[in-house]
Amino acid sequence: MIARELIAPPPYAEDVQLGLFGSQKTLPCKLFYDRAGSALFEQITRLPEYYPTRTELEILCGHGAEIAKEVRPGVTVVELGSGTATKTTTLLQAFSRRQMRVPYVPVDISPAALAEAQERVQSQCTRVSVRPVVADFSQGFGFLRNIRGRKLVLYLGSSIGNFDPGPAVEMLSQIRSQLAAGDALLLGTDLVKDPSILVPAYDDAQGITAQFNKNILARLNRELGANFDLSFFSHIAAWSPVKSRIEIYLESLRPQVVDLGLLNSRVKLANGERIHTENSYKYTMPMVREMLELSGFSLDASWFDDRTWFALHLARV
Ligand code: AVJ
Repeated sequence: MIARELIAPPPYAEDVQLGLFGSQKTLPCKLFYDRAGSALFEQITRLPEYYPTRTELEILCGHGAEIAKEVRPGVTVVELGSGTATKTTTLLQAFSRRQMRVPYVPVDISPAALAEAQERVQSQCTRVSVRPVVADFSQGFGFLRNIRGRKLVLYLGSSIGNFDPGPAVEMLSQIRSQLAAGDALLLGTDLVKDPSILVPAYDDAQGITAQFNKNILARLNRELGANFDLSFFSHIAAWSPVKSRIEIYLESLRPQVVDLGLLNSRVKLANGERIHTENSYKYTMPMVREMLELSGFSLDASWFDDRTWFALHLARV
């Protein structure tokens, strides 16, 4: 047996340590997306209650041509966090009706997802040439500088909703600072709506989102040798009207002490104590406009689905 002290802890170890020893316990939501978690998220996007993915796709299908029309031909489409680019093909097809060659640069942290994106786009969109870039956004957006020509940057899926308002503006400003006059951003945002729609989207009947949330603990068991018992936690999704966000927690179902393995520490949880794992902000139009303007963009146009559950916004530099 290898002594666990000899195994280097993963790069997120410090975040876990800090998060679990604060007064409000918290774990970073980026930990959701290991191989198992990414597969669970794919399942979430197909759940009947999880409307964002299919609603955004509906907007892309219904208004893709109009969106493409708003952008002068000759643009390079750059997609931040492309994943496997399942939603993007419709938009790329709309662009390829207006320009002979559409350079498409999917950017993601996962080389495997990028390979799948490239394969999918090349087979479904003639005239689109794919040049994937592997990048970790926590290292900044310097890679945008290396992409030649006028750019349309896509940031879809309401991924922005994981960020608090300050950090969201901070990140959009970083993107803005790498862009030039004539460039644009297409931003996907989920919208405020009745909690009877919002809450089930994050607490589905099949319990897939609960599994996705608990996978964080399973991952810490796998990678740190922690000993979380998943059956001693329940998945909580709560709508905060004040913060305009869905808050996701893991609630301890009993008083317990958990060994954190490689971290060489133990964390104590009271009965009913919660570990915060994610926020998912829901926007109104004034919130979107303010976020974009504080980041140095101006909001040019927005497109909605029939129920106004989701929106795509075109913002200019
Ligand atoms: C990937 C951040 C857009 O907030 O809806 C889905 C993540 N979490 N179900 C979202 C998520 C639980 C998702 N985003």
